[in-house]
Amino acid sequence: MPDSASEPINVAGEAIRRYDDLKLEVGAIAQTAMLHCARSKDEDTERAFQHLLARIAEDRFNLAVVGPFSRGKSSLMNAVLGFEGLPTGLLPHTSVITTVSYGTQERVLVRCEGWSLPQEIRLEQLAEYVTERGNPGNQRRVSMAEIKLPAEILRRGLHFIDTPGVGSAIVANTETTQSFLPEIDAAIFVSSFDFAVSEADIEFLRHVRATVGAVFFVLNKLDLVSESESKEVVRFVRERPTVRSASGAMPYLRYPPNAGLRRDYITMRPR
Ligand SMILES: Nc1nc2c(ncn2[C@@H]2O[C@H](COP(=O)(O)OP(=O)(O)OP(=O)(O)O)[C@@H](O)[C@H]2O)c(=O)[nH]1
Ligand SMILES: [Mg+2]
Repeated sequence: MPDSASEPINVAGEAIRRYDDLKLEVGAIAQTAMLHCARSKDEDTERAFQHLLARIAEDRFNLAVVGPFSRGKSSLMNAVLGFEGLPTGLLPHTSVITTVSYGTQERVLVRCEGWSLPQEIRLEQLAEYVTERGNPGNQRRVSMAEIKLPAEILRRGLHFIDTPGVGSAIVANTETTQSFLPEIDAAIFVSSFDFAVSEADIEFLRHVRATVGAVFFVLNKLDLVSESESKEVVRFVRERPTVRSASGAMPYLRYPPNAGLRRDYITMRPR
């Protein structure tokens, strides 16, 4: 709950070792299953296992931030990364899947339909490619943007991914995010204290739950409501069965206005 911050997320040590062990185990199972499919000439399933093995070999974990438009997904990512690079704005803003992953120096690459190679741009130009304002209706036909950052949190193969908000008047944004869901390993579903959740949000969350292995629910913009209002919103949100079942743990975000997000503002509370 927002008023009972517990332990900060521990991203090191035991959890990572366990993750590595599980990855090896899943890889071995997938390898066996793939050989079995090859013997029984089940080509579609064999391809699916090939895809899974390639992803394991890539050592990549896709953690995507998803949810209704303008609730603060891009702002949340900037705060976690200690960076101001992802464009944010009041109107439906992000329009292109934007991946942030490890690189020894800051670089920004954009991929457009029909190009065989990505193009490098400056970070200040990113909004011209990935936002509705800078690239209306995606007239530049950008398929993906990639930011490389020398951030410690990304070192172990984490791909932290910003997605276009769903449910706005810009239907293409909803479609872009919907079609990206199968690529996501875990999702952070962001809503905000000033909106809580609508029926449409719940429906989208249900869809995310059905496609993505682990989903965490975050309420953003705590600064916009009083303490008593925040408690009411949390109670209301928790009463929604789809939200309650979002995952075994429910993180809440404290994001004080005009202040950077500190690691200990992200709290995990097992349920
Ligand atoms: N007061 C307050 N405003 C916030 C907070 N987080 C984000 N905002 C503002 O909310 C607006 C939307 O933020 P974005 O981060 O662009 O939201 P988004 O979810 O990425 O939006 P889309 O890309 O359109 O889906 C911006 O004006 C932000 O400055 C917060 O914690 N408190
Ligand atoms: Mg955004």
